[in-house]
Amino acid sequence: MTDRAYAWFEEKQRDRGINLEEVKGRLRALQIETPSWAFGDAGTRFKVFRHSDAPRTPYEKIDDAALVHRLTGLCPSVAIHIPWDHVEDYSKLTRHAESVGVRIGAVNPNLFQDDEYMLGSVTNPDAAVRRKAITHLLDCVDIARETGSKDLSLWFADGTNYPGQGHLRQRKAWMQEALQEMYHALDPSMRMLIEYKFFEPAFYHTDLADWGMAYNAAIKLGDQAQVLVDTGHHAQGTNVEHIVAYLIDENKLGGFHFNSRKYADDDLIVGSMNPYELFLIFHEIVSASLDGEASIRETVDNIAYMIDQSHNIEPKIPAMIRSVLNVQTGYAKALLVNREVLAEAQAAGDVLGAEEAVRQAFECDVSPLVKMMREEQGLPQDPMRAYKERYGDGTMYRV
Ligand code: PSV
Ligand code: MN
Repeated sequence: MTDRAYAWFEEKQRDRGINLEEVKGRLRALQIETPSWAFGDAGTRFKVFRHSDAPRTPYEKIDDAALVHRLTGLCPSVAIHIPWDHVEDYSKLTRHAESVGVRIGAVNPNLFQDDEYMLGSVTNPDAAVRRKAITHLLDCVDIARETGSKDLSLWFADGTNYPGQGHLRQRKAWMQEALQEMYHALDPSMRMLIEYKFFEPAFYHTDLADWGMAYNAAIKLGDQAQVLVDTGHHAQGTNVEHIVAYLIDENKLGGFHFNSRKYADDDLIVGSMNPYELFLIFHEIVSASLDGEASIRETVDNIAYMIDQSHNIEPKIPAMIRSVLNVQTGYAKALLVNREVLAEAQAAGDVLGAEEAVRQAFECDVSPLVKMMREEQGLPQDPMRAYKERYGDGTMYRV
């Protein structure tokens, strides 16, 4: 059945002028990092619903991430958040990850949990708190060294709630000083990925509120600093794919935190709200990798695709599998855009033809392709079903 579906798909894509071997090669190279924190219990400020199978330790979170990788073949690394994932011995955690078939990916310093950070971390008016925050950033560089991680992923909850609460330019300077001190501590092989967010937990201003601020900070630091785009961290209606294209063109796009938003930073399953946006993001990435100059292609090759989700009511592991599969689907569709047809339409000013060339790829059903690829890689054809058959509704996984 799959074979027939695949044969039909293959014929259709050949007719559309698509080189499927190239598409498959690119899809095989896709790697998506899962976040340790998405496997633990989470909720809203109203309620955290407890799951009986929630991981109890960083080791168990890595086990969950490894299971997602075994079922999808797409997630060979897992991001950690410190101190949420603090362990006495990071080389032991690293070996544990290897023993279950994954590796530790980005290290995320957590500068928003401690009471001292109420008025900010690296932009706190108290110099002692700022020093504590910077020390934590430097500790995380050491942890990255121990775990063999290349990326330090930085998000600051720093901001203010009321006009006049903080000296905005002074805070900008403190932010840059902290980033600078951390930047100097990086090994040459390491990167700093700077994430922005326009609100929450602060409601009046956020010290790194948008991509422009993160970009500016990264430019001043140097080549090892890039911007991280969390898809949930934009105002309604923002053209995220344009930001992506712009940052790639400046060699400053370092990675993503994929998730979906409906109203705010809802951290929903990737592709559950606006799969077209996800597709268009990949469309810009593929476009840059095909017609960009060498440095741009290198930037694209080094994009860290990471998930950042916080599931409230859904079982975590299947929710993560769904997200990862949706990313793969979005990418696969973007690879099916006929670039020649699109370029001709753009050059001719054919608005509808250009829009059609892009949308047509989005409308292709890529399930025969990804199923066939899974079969070729010895993976379950339907990872969601494989999980369900083995673990039921996802609440009995660990017991
Ligand atoms: C903040 O909303 C964020 O997107 C940052 O990436 C954090 O590290 C993560 O969520 C977990 O709180
Ligand atoms: Mn994020």
